[in-house]
Amino acid sequence: MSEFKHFINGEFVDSAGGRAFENRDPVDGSLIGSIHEAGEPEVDAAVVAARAALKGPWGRLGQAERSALLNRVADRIEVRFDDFLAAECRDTGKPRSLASKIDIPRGAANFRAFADVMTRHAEETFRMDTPDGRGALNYGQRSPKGVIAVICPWNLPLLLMTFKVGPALACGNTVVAKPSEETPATATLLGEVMNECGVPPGVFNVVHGFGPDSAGEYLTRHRDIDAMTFTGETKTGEVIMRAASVGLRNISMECGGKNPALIFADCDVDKAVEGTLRSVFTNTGQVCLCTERVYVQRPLFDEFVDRLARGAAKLKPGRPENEAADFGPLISLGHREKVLGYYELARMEGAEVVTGGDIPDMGDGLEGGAWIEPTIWTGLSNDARTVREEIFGPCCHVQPFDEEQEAIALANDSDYGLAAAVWGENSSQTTRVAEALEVGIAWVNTWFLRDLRTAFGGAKQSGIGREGGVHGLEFYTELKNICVKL
Ligand code: NAD
Ligand code: 6OD
Repeated sequence: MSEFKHFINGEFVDSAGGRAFENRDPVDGSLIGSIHEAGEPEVDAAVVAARAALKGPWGRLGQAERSALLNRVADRIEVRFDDFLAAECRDTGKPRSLASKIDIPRGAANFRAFADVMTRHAEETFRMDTPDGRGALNYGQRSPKGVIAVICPWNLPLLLMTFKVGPALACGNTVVAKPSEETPATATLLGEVMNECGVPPGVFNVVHGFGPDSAGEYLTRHRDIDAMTFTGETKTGEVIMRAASVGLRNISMECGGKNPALIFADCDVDKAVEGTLRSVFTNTGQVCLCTERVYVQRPLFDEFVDRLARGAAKLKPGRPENEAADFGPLISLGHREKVLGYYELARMEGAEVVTGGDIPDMGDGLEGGAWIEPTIWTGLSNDARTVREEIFGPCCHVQPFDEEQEAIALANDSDYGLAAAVWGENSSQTTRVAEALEVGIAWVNTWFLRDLRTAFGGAKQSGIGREGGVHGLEFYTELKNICVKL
């Protein structure tokens, strides 16, 4: 049994009174750990430590030194790759084959990428005319925002936390991070790594707990937090925005999605099927970028649905360490209830269940886990709740279209606007379509291909702001214009 403590001012500390909650393995439901739950005193201690660290040795580091330190953190994550991999797979149940290719490498890459952005970044300057003919020079100066609250979900715990902690620290801020109550382990390891690399105490802090009436709420309500960056459900984002409005604190929000894939009849069908299988079922559908709406041009519709269903049937559920397994459980039995609710709703709305729709018969001691079948539906219209609401499970609805404009209209008919994938061989058409989609990220003939210099974020109810590359600087720094009269 593991015990997860808060990481405050460089030390692992208990909750006052030892208040803790259970951590269960999604693979079989067994008890794997106990997580200390932060109350207001622990959250306050973490914020106080983070505030003090701004004025300590961390605050005096130059950009090159800070970036070098973050590169050491990246190196250390790579040295402890197996520890991070084991921790992430234990918390989430995801296949090692997935976490070893995506979650853990990105944990290191996020620190490197933002360290690099900050050493290369040049601020704009403007030389202006003045009546005396001598002119003036304007230049921008960026300073850290201060203490940043980083609030994370459970689906890609290390990847998503480091995607925020990397730029926050690269810009010279300090951080109080709250991992999801479901996934405390890699955030805890990150605390160890910060100490091993000599990151000064208080620069990175972790508090564990839930959202309402717990660590999340206490952190976002804390008046000494300067800005909050959040990844999670849109509804939670709304609550956090209300907390941030007190004191007019800045926010960055990466929220839910109901992402479309648009498959044109002239696509390379093998690649489009393979890509759509990945975009629907990766991480058991628990990636915010996952496709839950698939629109296929009519001449290809039947073949595509058939091949997608055959691909889904080949997915191999199994324990993370099973090398043949490429499909894990959902994060928890609670989340499975939610997803099964949608499986039931789809039937009630009149969907045809092409494959899946139920709980699989796992055996092998896995009966207590949050296993669920990969599921494909057809037959609904864009008005159905199944096609409108984010499910966050291994499922999609496939619907035919005839014309390009119709496909664009269907894809854009959503409250969300995070990501989309377009598959087709006519590059003028795919580019035109990608440009017409109301999303933050559009992929053409690929999915989840990430260049960390690019902007990341969502349109509509999928988020507020952009992070990634230089785009996060708007959020993580305060920009001052200095005008020097010459
Ligand atoms: P969630 O919103 O339930 O929880 C996210 C985090 O917020 C957790 O740490 C939780 O404890 C905390 N939280 C909950 N209520 C809070 C409150 N009142 N105050 C402060 N903190 C609170 O999301 P989840 O279920 O962990 O993750 C799944 C969701 O995240 C999906 O909607 C998914 O689309 C979204 N997501 C979005 C992105 C993106 O980049 N756009 C990435 C990953 C996940
Ligand atoms: O790739 C990223 O940087 C990123 N933030 C991915 C988000 C995935 C959502 O689950």
